[in-house]
Amino acid sequence: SNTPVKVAVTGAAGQIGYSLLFRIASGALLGPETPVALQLLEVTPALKALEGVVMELDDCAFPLLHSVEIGDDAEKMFDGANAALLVGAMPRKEGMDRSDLLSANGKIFTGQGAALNKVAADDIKILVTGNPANTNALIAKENAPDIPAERFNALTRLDHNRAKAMLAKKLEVSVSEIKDLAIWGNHDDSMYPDLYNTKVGDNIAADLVDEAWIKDEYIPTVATRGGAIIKARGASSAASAASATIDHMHDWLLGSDEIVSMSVPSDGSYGVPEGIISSFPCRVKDGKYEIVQGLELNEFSKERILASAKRLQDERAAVEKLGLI
Ligand code: NAX
Repeated sequence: SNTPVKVAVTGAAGQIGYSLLFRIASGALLGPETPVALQLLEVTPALKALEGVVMELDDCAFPLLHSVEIGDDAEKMFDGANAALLVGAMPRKEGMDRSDLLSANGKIFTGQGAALNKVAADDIKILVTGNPANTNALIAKENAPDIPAERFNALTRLDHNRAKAMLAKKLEVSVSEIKDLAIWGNHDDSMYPDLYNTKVGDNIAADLVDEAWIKDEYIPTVATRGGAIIKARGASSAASAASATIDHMHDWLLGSDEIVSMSVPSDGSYGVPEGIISSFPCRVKDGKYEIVQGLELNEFSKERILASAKRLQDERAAVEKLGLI
């Protein structure tokens, strides 16, 4: 249809925004036929820089870019939004501990959750990229009682893409030969990529590599990739994070033939407790995802998944204590 889809993006003047907006406007999010109206939220001091980004968006003459609005008022920028990409968050600063970070970000996501609740479109889908992504998504969800819980997701697709690329490199195969890989748990160093259910052609990935490699090399390398990028680039991952954000929302809106990793509100599947937003293998079709059921998990996988879920339960307890949910 020719009706533009309204896509709200927060943190639009940041690093990830600088990559994300151009790909959305070029059609990577909604496909080559659907026009997009961008509604960009920033903090007041960043609006000037954001104006510059909008000038560059104009200069691309993207045929699918219907309009761009910018502002510092969440209720205006989320008005009628069909999709919201919540990228803007407070980065951890020198001397800040985890609880300071949760509290600084908590204030952002309580307000944005409430604003979405008030003004977003009925079909709103919300994806949180800003860290700590899973718990920020939980805070937004808890502050938006009228929006169905399953509309709040957090990004673990970057971990998924990293895990896939690293396995492909190890096995010297194309990424397209790797199927059914999934990240479980939290987007932090406890997240678990399960190779025991991952397929490479007709084989199970775990059968093609040493167990010691999985445990001592693969999992830690995937989990610490963000830090490795900072070391090499002098700045945190941005283009790859934007690409993963597009992948997740694209598949959620338009479906995917493959199993993908999505952080979604737990329904208790596989013993992951309810009340947290955790990464699961999901199938997506017709704008809806389902957690893949019936997978066999070995003892090692179960242990790792529950350990990561425990981190999320601890974060939940911390934000409860702070009165954010
Ligand atoms: P930047 O610091 O470059 O940009 C963040 C932007 O958010 C800034 O322009 C800031 O003004 C804005 N902002 C802050 N508070 C806001 C508010 N209340 N409303 C609207 N905008 C607000 O960070 P960038 O590198 O773009 O990363 C953004 C977030 O993504 C960070 O929290 C980062 O930790 C997180 N990441 C998450 C990843 C994931 O896989 N889930 C990976 C990449 C990235 O590290």
